[in-house]
Parts: sequence; C-alpha cells; structure tokens
Amino acid sequence: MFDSSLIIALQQARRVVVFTGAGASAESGIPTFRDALTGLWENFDPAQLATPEAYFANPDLVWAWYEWRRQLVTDCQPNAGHVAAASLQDHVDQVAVVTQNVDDLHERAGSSDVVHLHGSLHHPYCSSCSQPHNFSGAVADGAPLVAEPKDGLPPPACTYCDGMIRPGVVWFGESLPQAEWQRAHRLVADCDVLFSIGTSSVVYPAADLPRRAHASGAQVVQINPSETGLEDWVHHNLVGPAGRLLPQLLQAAFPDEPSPAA
Ligand code: BJW
Ligand code: ZN
Repeated sequence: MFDSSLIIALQQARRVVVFTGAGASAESGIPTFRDALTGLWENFDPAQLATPEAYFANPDLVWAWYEWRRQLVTDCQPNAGHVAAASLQDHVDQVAVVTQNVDDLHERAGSSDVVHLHGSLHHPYCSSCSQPHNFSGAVADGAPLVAEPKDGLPPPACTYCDGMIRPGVVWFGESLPQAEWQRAHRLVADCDVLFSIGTSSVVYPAADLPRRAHASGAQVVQINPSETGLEDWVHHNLVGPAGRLLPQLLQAAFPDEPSPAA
C-alpha cells in the first residue's frame, strides 16, 4: 500500500517534522478554514474575521467568534492522526510538530514538542500592553458561554491597563512569533522526513516550510484528501484523511505499533 522507499525513509529517519494545518483537526470535528464556508462557519468567512482590522472594527463579534471556537476545541478530542503523530516519538529520535493550528490537540494526544506558528486560542493577551490574560474559568461547565458567535461578546478588560484583550492568534498582516518561526526553520533544515498534513499550503510564510525541507534534502510526505499545489515538491503524496493514513503508515513502518482501528 505504501511505497517501500517511504517505509525505509521513515525507518531510517532520526529527525522528523510533522507540519500540520487545519485538516489535521478536521476529524476531531473542528472545521477547516478554506473548506469552511458551509456548515459551522456558514455565517462567517474566517478570512474576513482573522484580521486586526476586523477585531478593532467589531471587537464583540470577533471576540465571541474566538470564544466560541475555544469552547468547540475544549469539547473536541484528538483524533487518530494526532495520536499517530505522538506515537512517532516511540520510534524516531527527534519528532517535532510544527503546527499552524491554534488548538491544543497535538499536546493532548501526547506530542511533547509542539511549535505553534499561528498562536493559540488558549493564550489571549492585551491588545495595548501585551500582558497575557488569565481566562479564570471563562469556559463555563455545562452551558456554553457563547451560544451563537453572532450574539457578540465584549472582550474582557486588561487587569494591568484596562486595554481590550485579544485572541492569542496570528492574524493576516501580523508577524509570526519570532522564536517559533526561527525554531521551525532550524527543525526543517535539519530533518530527514517532513510530513505536511492537512494544510492547503496557501498561507505564507508557513507554506514555505515543506519546500525548504525539500531544498535541504529531506523526504517530504504530504497527507491530504485534496490537491494543494504542493504535489510537485513532495516525494510521497498520500491522498486521504490523516486519521486513517498516518496510523496505517506507522503500522507499516513499525510493525510493533498498535494496529489502527479498522
Ligand atoms: C485534510 C482533512 C483530513 C481536510 N486529513 N487533510 C500574497 C502572497 C504571499 C503572501 C501574502 C500575500 N498577501 C498577503 C500575504 C501574507 C499572508 C498570506 O499568506 N496570505 C495568503 C492567504 C495569500 N500572510 C500573513 O499575513 C502572515 N504574516 C506575514 O506574512 O507577516 C509578514 C507581513 C507583515 C505585514 C504585512 C505583510 C506581511 C500571517 C498569517 C497568519 C494566518 N492566520 C490564520 C488565522 C489564525 C487565527 C485563527 O485561527 O483564526 O491561520 S489564517 C488561517 O490559515 C489560519 C491557518 O493556520 C492558516 C492556514 O490554513 P490551513 O491550516 O492550511 O487550513 P485550510 O483550511 O486552508 O486547509 C485545510 C486542508 O486540510 C485542505 O487542504 C483540506 O483538503 C485538508 N483536509 N480534511 C488531512 N481529514
Ligand atoms: Zn494591558
């Protein structure tokens, strides 16, 4: 089912980077961005809300949308793809997850080295003085805090300067966090295998990482049910959902790995 050269590359790899996007969390029930204008996101265009301009123009709407999403993530569980990414640590010397996702599902699946390029839903901070904000139980037990994101919810005030608290994510036009971006560069330059999983590869600079890995001599493996444009740069293109293919690949490369559920 898998090319033997992929199995051998994985068995011999000492350093692996698992680069993920929204598709990695799709099977946990978290909608992606660009497949997302139907279903849960039908009233919102994420590309319109994920900007500083949108937040300052309508802070109640944007804050409510992010709080609603934080609740959604809190209620979701890691899927078999997250678990398989964490299991790689049992077989490879160094495994780093470099994710564009703002959820914490890789950590909850057991990955111990997770680099968040686009921030986190769980680490908001002050839009004026940048102090981190402590949620202090803002996700209520039982009744959801934001029933419908369109209801609006004013952002809390900063306890230091009274400024507006903003989501701890990276919006369009904002720089990626320096330390994380530099770490991602180093990891990609040094890895033997890079997986690009569940990302449309359209948002830069993150989308450049698989090409950089390719240029540094790594084997690049894409897992995605759809075409992304990265196909010309990958050595192995695995077409299908990550929650099925990544566990199957691990089983094929490391037969002591528990079998994926049928
Ligand atoms: C599955 C699956 C399953 C489904 N299994 N797979 C022109 C050219 C180049 C760059 C630019 C440009 N104009 C502007 C820019 C810069 C801009 C950019 O790249 N824009 C492009 C859209 C053109 N980038 C930025 O602004 C970045 N900053 C920057 O460049 O700083 C320098 C600068 C400063 C000042 C001025 C200009 C430049 C910042 C980017 C921040 C991105 N932020 C977001 C929102 C985060 C907060 C939030 O969550 O709301 O990050 S946008 C959104 O896209 C989010 C994601 O992390 C990111 C990537 O999306 P992702 O993960 O790839 O998801 P999808 O939905 O696109 O794809 C899902 C995939 O999964 C699909 O392929 C499915 O097929 C697949 N899939 N089920 C496996 N089961
Ligand atoms: Zn402040």
